[in-house]
Amino acid sequence: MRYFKPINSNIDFKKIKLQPEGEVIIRKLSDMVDMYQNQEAIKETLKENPIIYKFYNVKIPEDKGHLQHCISIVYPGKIGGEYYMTKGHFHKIKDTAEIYLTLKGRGKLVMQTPDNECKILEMKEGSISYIPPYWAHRTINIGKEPLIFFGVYRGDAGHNYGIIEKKVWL
Ligand code: S6P
Ligand code: ZN
Repeated sequence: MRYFKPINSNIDFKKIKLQPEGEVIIRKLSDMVDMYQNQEAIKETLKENPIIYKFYNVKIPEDKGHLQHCISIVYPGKIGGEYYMTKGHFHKIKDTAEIYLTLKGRGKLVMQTPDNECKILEMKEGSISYIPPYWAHRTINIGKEPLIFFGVYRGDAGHNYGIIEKKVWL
C-alpha cells in the first residue's frame, strides 16, 4: 500500500500567507457582487476591485479518511454599510462538519440551516468554532485588521455555493 506522507505547513503571520502555499484562491469584489446590497457602493468600489479575502488550501486528497485544512484571510473593509465577508457555502456532502480556529482579528461566523435557522458566533483570537453538519457558513470581518482563521473538514466534503448565491441572507 502507498501511504500519503505526513506534511507540515507554516503560517507566516508577517506576510500573512501559508508556506508551502498549496492552492491559493483569491476573491475580489467582482467575484461576489451579488453578495452585497448597495448597488451604488458596488459600482464605485469596482473601480478599484479590492481583494475581499483569500484562502490557502493545503493539497490533500479528496477522500473521506483525510482532513482538508486551510487558512482564510478576510481583509478589513466595507462595501456600502456591509463588512467584507466570504461568499459562504454548504458542504457538497451536507452532513459534514467543520472546525474554525481564529488566529487573528475579530469576526462573526454566520450559519444557517436549510430550514432557515440562523446562528452567529463570535470570532476572536483563540476561538474554536464548531460548524455542525448541515449548516451553511460565512465569515465576516468586523475589525480593523485582517481576520485570519484555520479550518479543518472532511476530505471529500466539497463546496456548494449555488444556493447561497441565489438567496438573500439574514
Ligand atoms: C472550507 C472552509 C473555508 C472557506 C473559506 C472561503 O470548507 O469553510 O476554507 O472555504 O473561508 O470561504 P468560501 O465561502 O468562499 O469558501
Ligand atoms: Zn466549509
